[in-house]
Amino acid sequence: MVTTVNSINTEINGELSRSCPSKKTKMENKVTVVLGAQWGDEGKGKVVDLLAVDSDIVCRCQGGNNAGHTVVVDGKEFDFHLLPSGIINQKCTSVIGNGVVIHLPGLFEELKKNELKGMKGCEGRLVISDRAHLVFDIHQQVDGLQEAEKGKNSLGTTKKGIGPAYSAKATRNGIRIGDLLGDFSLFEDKYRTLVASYKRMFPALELNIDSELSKYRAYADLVRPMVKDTVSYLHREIGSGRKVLVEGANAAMLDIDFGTYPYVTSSNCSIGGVLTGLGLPPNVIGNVLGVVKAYTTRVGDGPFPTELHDETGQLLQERGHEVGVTTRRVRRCGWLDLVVVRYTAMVNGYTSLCLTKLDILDTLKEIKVGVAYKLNGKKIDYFPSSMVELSNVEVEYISLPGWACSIEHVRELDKLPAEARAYVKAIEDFLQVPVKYIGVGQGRESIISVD
Ligand code: 2SA
Ligand code: GDP
Ligand code: MG
Repeated sequence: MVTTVNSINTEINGELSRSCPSKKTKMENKVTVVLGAQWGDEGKGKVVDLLAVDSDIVCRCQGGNNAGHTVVVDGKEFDFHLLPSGIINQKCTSVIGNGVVIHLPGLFEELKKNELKGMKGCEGRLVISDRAHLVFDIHQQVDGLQEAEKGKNSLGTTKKGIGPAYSAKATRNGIRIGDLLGDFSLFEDKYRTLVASYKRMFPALELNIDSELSKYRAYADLVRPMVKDTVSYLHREIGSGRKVLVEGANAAMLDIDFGTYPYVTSSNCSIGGVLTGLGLPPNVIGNVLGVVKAYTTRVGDGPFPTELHDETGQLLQERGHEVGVTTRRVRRCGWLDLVVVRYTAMVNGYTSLCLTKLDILDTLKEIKVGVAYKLNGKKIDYFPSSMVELSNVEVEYISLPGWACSIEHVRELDKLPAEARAYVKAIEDFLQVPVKYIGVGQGRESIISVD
């Protein structure tokens, strides 16, 4: 057979259409993305659990076990840190993508804990990227030491080693899952080099390298059956029509580029992190669901313009059980800040919203919502990148009447009190994004789907 340029092109195109979802599916099969629209803990876990029912694959794309996602099923509480919350759904495959940083002891502990709670067969339904970076105990120690060094300027990290692991990735000292599964002597060399570089920075670090290495030999065997090239895996699965859901960890205001830097985490928690953290092109993304808590919380340090230091803040904290899922730290609370959500809507392009924890506002007579920032008496039309500016903004509020009754039992929009509907409508009107779900309680069933 004579090979011509045309026949090569035909062959290449044929191969492409077999491996490339955007070609094969003619963009019919879109990926759904769930992202936090504030400073995290909006209730993403619960929404992911809800949407997982119509999904085949649920993916984590960034972050590590700093995240804490809660799902309540039949009164039983599950908390996920590295595992996608969709793992609770027996028919879903869970993917931990290349953008995630993985602490293997934490991962196996989480699997064991959930198994004891009755979640069976998780390991068989878990796929892990060979490109994901490892978080070692030494990263966690360094995280703590760096926070201590910063003193009063500390960030309030979770001390899970997230910053040091992503730093190592960026300086190309990082070690990936694939390294662990390859020639162990090469892994050992890399590990010793990593430890040596940290010891030069922090001579007081204490670590038994040989014992760590022998633990990692065992982890290599445990994790091997779950590891794949998740990029081609996902493309193949999307290409064959499987429904993929992506669960963002942390939230846009903690994004390393767009958040309140340096009071942020070390990954892109906005839409960009979905693409780079899974190897997906933008044209496969369909719905982007922004999860917005009906008020605002933040855990860790950094400016928070609508923060309440009074009894209303305390009421939100107590009624909302606002305590960190990973560190048990009390979360700071304040009014809903729509300046924040409008900014993250711009970055993430939400196609719809899920408004969570509306029930927590049940007892309030008056509810305030931040709608503009002023600096030196003048309204500003951008979100400040400077933390000095953000700390000095004056928030302009609108005030809405509360509904002063319980909405926990409500399952239809038109059964909500008029004041609660007006609150939802004010949010939609301001953001020009429809609210598709409204959370009215902790349980899986406590949600209103808006048609
Ligand atoms: P890190 O540990 O380097 O990512 O911390 C940097 C900042 O990011 C914040 N951060 C979080 N904020 C909200 N929720 C998170 N997950 C846990 C939860 C937090 C917890 O679900 O409650 O238990 O404390 C999370 N993870 C990181 C962190 O507070 C720093 O401000
Ligand atoms: P995530 O990090 O965004 O997944 O959220 P977290 O799990 O850290 O925190 C959200 C908390 O709010 C959890 O305890 C959830 O069970 C709870 N929650 C989620 N949605 C609702 C809701 O609509 N009402 C109430 N009362 N609690 C909710
Ligand atoms: Mg959380």
